[in-house]
Amino acid sequence: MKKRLLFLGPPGAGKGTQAQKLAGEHGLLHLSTGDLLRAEVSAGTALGQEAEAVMARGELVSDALVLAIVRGRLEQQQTAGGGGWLLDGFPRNVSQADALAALLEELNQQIELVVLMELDDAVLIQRLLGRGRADDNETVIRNRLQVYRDQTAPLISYYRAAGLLQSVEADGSVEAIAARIEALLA
Ligand code: B4P
Repeated sequence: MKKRLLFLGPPGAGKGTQAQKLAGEHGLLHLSTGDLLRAEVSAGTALGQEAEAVMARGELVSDALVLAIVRGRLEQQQTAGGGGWLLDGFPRNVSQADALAALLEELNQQIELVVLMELDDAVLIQRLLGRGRADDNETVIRNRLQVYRDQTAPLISYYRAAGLLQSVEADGSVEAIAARIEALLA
């Protein structure tokens, strides 16, 4: 089974929902940069204070900050004996993807699969409005979708060119989508 995975897709596609489920079932480290940043904001750390306003606008937090978080977690896992991981919401632009490639080379690890979760904008917006997180109002959601198109969507061709990308239709029940993703892991 593939056990070094990236989840890619627009905000609200359900990356976090599926990542949590899959990581729990297969004993993978679930690394959500969004969750880790929100934890820093709640704890009121210097890092959280830097991230808070950026996230509230729906923009991307600085690469250096996010990379430091990911590096720390992956190094920690390797020191503890290694294992599989699922990166959820990272990388989000080409420079983060290049930095991840360099980090994984250092750790002598490889991405085995990139899952692209695809969903129409109208459904994404409805889901996010229903979730109601601090950054889930319509103006900020539209900005996040634009940031996704401008900065994150180029990763689709980046990982397709590397032969790592598989797409799933992210509409339907949580269980139905999970089954589509499971089928790609064999
Ligand atoms: P994230 O925390 O990554 O959140 P997201 O992309 O908005 O949501 P996701 O796709 O995970 O959807 P979810 O499962 O929650 O990013 C938030 C912010 O953090 C970014 O805007 C940015 O500022 C910052 N950030 C994060 N990573 C960064 C990075 N690498 N670099 C820079 N900045 C970074 O699902 C959404 C909703 O849909 C939920 O309510 C869920 O219950 C519902 N849902 C899920 N599956 C469903 C289904 N099948 N049917 C119906 N509803 C469903």
